[in-house]
Amino acid sequence: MSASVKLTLDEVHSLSIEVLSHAGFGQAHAQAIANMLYTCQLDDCQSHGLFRLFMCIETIKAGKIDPQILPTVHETEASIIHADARGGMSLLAIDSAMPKLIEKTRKHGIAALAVNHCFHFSALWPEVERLSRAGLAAMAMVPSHSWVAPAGGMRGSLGTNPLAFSWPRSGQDPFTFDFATSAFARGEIELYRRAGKALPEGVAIDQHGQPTTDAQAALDGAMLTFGGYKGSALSIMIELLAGPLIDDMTSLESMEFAAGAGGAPHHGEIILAFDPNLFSGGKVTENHHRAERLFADILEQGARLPSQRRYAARARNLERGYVEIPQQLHADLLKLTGP
Ligand code: NDP
Ligand code: PYC
Repeated sequence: MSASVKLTLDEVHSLSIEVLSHAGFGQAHAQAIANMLYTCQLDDCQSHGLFRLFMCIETIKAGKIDPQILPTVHETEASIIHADARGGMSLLAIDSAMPKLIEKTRKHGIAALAVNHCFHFSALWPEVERLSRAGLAAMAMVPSHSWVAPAGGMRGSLGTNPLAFSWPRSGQDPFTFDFATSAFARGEIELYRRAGKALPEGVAIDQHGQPTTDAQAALDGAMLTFGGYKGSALSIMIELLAGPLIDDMTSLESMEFAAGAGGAPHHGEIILAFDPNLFSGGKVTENHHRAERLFADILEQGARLPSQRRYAARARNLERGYVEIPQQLHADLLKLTGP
């Protein structure tokens, strides 16, 4: 890391609250967002930690969000819960619906949370990890803005569309992964631009459809999916499941809705949860051993599990009581606390 600043864990939270409150977010939203930023920064997830305060502020400035509005949660007879953010940020809506999602999953074995009409800027792993800490397996997906070209295409049709999955492990941190289906998350490209660093090959094309390693040209052109046509198909699946399936916008529609205004994309999110107890007919322990055998086989080869880096960062940062962020980021964030 270039020149960095140490922030205590309390400072991560309080700086977030200060910036968010100053910008006009209501208290409940500021708390929900600050908790998410704290959770990500604690695990050294730089692209979706404190850095995301800029996107939150831009979202207010774009003038389409209601930063005070409270979400509603509606339970159906089926195993679907609807959380309507009503044009606010997603996180308070999700927090409000999580206990019902857990309850319904334990009752039916499988349940889904459809989050609608939300502005969305955050990482998904905290949501699925939380469900696994309640003993459930879980998946989450969201579209974003149509920045990403489909395999073989030349312009953005798809979002950066992250897919997160988590599996509960007894006595250990859950097996969790969460990644954009674009080769790089947009936040990551923004960090490269801020640092003046060249992107690796294969991440983006410029406005003329030519491969580029220039971060600004990538932001102005189109991003690429990971894994060619395979990542492209997964990304389309996410558009469908977290868009038309739940009566909400695709990334194309979200981009049109923004109409050039900055800030977080506006769309829906789907979270699916599975109860290993009901699926396995009560044979959780036996099947837990199966999963553990698989993890052990992977680790024995010298490979690592997704989230191992995050959990190690969390343990280290909790023990030392602080995180490190780039000095420039800190200076830019402090400017958001004043008039
Ligand atoms: P990364 O490429 O940084 O990491 C993806 C995942 O792969 C993590 O779970 C990571 O674990 C794991 N991983 C990385 N390297 C290895 C390895 N060598 N072996 C095994 N596992 C590995 O993710 P992205 O940059 O694509 O996404 C970053 C974040 O951006 C995500 O949290 C995502 O939700 C968010 N995002 C949000 C969007 C939105 O619209 N809200 C849109 C796009 C992205 P570990 O963390 O331990 O390294
Ligand atoms: O990093 O691609 C991204 C992103 C989009 C919206 C929030 N994060």
